[in-house]
Amino acid sequence: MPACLIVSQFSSLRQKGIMLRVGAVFLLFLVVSLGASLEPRYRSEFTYDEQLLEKMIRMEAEMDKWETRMNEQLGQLTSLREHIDHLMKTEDSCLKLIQEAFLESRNNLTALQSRTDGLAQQLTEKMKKGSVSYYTTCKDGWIPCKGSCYLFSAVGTAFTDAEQYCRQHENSHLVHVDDACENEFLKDRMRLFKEFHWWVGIKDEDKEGVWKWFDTDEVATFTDFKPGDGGDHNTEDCAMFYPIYGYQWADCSCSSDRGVLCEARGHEEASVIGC
Ligand SMILES: [Ca+2]
Ligand SMILES: [Ca+2]
Ligand SMILES: [Ca+2]
Repeated sequence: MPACLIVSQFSSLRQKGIMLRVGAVFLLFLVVSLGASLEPRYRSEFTYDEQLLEKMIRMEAEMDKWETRMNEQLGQLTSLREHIDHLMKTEDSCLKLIQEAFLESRNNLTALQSRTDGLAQQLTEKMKKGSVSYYTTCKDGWIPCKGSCYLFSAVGTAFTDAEQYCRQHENSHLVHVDDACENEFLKDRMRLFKEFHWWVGIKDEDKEGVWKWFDTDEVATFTDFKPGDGGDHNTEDCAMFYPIYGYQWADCSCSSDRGVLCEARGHEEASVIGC
């Protein structure tokens, strides 16, 4: 190869190398320029994505918390429902027991009513045949007679104090003589004691000669005044059993000291002879 040709080729290669270097520098410049102009946008998008991701993570955590809380509430509701079901079953059982007890009581009551009706019928029949007797029971110290109990206290005291004494004993009252039978019974009892004057629970302080029972304030339909007493004696508004007149009654001053004779309602029972 001639020397001029070799020099020509060498020169051509050198030009190509220079061209390549210039192209590379231009390309680098272009890349750098483009990179410089795009970098803030990429950074902004990256920051935005990062914030969004953090937000989503926080929301997911919140949702996890809510889900946990919802599950707890659901569990409590389920327990409550089971408890209510249990209570309803228990209440049903209780109601059933009460209903059974009520029915049993009603049946017992019906049976008792039938038995009572039967006994009442028997008693009525026995009474018609005269085979029933009644007796009265009283507390110790009291004397029974036909539904009443009597207490004799031979300590002389005024009428008002005597009535107070009776009220303090079995909530009784000074004797209320209903009829001649009761009157004779009391007189017979008085004759067993030493002679004494006993109060009768009767007064005529509102109107002379109109005697009213002190316990009921009713006008007396039965009295047993001795001749000359029980009339218009305005200083004698109370009455007593008077021993020298066979325990007939006499009016006297209410402030006199007389024995206390109390009457209380007794416990009366029937006895059917032959049963
Ligand atoms: Ca009486
Ligand atoms: Ca009088
Ligand atoms: Ca008198």
